Amino acid sequence: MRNHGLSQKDVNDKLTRIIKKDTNFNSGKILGSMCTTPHSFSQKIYSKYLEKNIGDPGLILGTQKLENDSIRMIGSLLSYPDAIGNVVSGGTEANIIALWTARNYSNTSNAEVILPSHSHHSFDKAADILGLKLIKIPSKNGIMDVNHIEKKITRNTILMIGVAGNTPLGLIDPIDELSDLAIKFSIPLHVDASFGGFIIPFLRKSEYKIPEFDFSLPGVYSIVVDPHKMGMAPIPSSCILFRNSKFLNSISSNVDYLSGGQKPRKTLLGTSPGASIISLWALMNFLGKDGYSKIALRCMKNTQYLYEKLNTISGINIIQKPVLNIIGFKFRKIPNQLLAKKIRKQGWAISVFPTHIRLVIMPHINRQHIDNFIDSLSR
Ligand code: 0PR
Repeated sequence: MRNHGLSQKDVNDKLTRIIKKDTNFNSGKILGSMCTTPHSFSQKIYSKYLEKNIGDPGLILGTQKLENDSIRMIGSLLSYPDAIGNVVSGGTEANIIALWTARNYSNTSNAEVILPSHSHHSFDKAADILGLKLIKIPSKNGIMDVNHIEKKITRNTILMIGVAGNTPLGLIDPIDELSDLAIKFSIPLHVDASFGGFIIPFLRKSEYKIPEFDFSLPGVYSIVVDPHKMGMAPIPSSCILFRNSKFLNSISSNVDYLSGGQKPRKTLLGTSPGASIISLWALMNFLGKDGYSKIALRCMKNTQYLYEKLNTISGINIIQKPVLNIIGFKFRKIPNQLLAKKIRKQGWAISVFPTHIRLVIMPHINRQHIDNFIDSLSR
């Protein structure tokens, strides 16, 4: 750090020069990210409440009420307004909490968790931290092959996981069948709807035929939904919801000294932005279901448009027909890494998986961006 500070103008000038290196969503070039520009209203609200720390919840009782209200609103989107839970930093923290609570509640040594092989790597982190064994089930056509599950269930199985909107292709595991297995073997089911949670409920209400994936299925015990993905909320923002407090109570702490006079929340982090909660609450109240439906439908229409355009390119292989706003493709004769290098050289930010290139058609992507991308790809 320098001894004497610079003027605000000098700092700003320096900053602007360096930040220029970043790729922005409004360039229309980011086609591989599950995040997007936060809604302008939520940005404004967020910046008003930067000092709020929900790590000391008793100090900010109003914000705490908004957190409870937000969880209730999202619970009702997921067919269970009585759900309890918290707004946390991201899908990773939320998934860690899901496994942490399940492990503590079960009190099983050598505990095992059954999950699809396409699960997000946050579960690998969680298992590593918590000393859990992950039993990965192969995918068939991009979703969990439930036929392999029953023989993997043992008395050490403490949790099953299904994904609604998976990372590689945005596909949805057969949560209804997983729920049946969960009930049959009395094993709780956790649904990772980090990506899907803020789009599936709105598509289900329109012409899209998407099967049930939420608390309407009796085996589903917990769900993760990330407002900082399709919810257009500022980063960081994720929600972990539980059917009841059984599991959550297993991670309560004995800390009594907080200045607000309450115990810490049952989450992983300490000091955390209350602004995430406040801006999420404000955005959900502002957009309502109608606003979110419009965003969801526009993303799906753009996905269909891109899908049709991609299909006209010779040599291309689209991995699966998209169910949500994610498309995976490859070229028959070009290795994916080489293809990705070529696309990135033209300024496009895309994701590369061993099997395909992933495109995520988020709210910041419009038809012109798609046409530009198709032009690049056809060259
Ligand atoms: N669960 C699923 C199904 C996910 O896809 C992700 C993240 C998570 C959990 C973890 O969420 P957090 O990143 O909020 O902890 N999936 C994105 C991905 O891997 C994360 C991301 C987002 C990566 C934007 C890059 C990016 O630009 O694609």
